[in-house]
Amino acid sequence: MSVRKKPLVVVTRKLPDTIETRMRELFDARLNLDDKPMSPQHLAEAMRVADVLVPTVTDEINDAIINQPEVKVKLIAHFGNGVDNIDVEAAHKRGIMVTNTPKVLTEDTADMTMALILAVPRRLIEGAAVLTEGKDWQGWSPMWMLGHRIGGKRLGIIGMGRIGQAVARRAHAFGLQIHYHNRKPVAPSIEEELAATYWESLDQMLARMDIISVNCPHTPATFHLLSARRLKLLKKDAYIVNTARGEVIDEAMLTKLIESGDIAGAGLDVYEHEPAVSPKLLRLAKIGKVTLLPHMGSATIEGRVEMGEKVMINIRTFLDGHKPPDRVLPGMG
Ligand code: 8YV
Repeated sequence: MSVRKKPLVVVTRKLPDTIETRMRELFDARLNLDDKPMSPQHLAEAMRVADVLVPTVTDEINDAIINQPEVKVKLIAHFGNGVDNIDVEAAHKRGIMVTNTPKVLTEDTADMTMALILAVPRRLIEGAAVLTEGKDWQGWSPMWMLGHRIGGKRLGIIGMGRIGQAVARRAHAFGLQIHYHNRKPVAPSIEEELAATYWESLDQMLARMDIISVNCPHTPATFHLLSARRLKLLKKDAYIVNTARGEVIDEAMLTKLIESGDIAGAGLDVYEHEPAVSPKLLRLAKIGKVTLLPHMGSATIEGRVEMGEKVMINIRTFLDGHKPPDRVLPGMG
């Protein structure tokens, strides 16, 4: 009796052990135990030999890789929410389905956003460094290490999808006034719950906020949404927090405006040229003007396991001839 061959699934990065083990049970899973990012050549080869590719944000699945001759992959089951590293349109045209892992990283990302909203005005990292970097702490003093209160301030959320709303719920509980810009207003019941104010005009909202949080995906329409012109609309004492994608902000101009004192500071988890972080931003971090994190908004073990579960569900339903639950279509961004 012939044994049915398991489909070949290439996983580009190291995933939690429980996920990798289950993947080995279900599929002929080619894992990346060393976690060394795959080169474009290796990614291209994987597209030629695998039935399913499981990439992450660090893999660029571009038109050239998708449209090379003799592609075998039929499903790109992305381990991640944002799909700006994948040319979804090219994949769609080539008959390759793309899925992602929405919902399971919403709350973790919103927690980290809230942490950054607190960190910059309250000088969290600067304060911690006084003790850990051997600076000489002389004890408490009334006028020392003063930051700014966040309660009562206005928070402008750009992108009121799942993550934007989760940030709004937290910020509302911290006493911030919620404002937002989105393609369309959210349901009246949500606006009421959050006491949220909708701004159709991003320009008008930007000019009035104390803190801006970027929570929209990176798409061609949102590239440099916070352009040089728009960044100049911000109040001098405003802060920007970005846990979405670096490309949404003109990072060079943001850096310049913080250096010149035209924007008070920023909390960034993502960068325009990731993993490169500009030396100018690093200098601003040293003097407490910005808090910088290395893209760890969704980095919890619980979240990574749930992402892995979603990837496997998407693969299984696809292989069984059903529509996977987390299909990504061109323009969905
Ligand atoms: C993930 C993210 O860790 O899912 C996203 O969009 O930005 C991250 O939080 C990463 O994408 C995994 O591929």
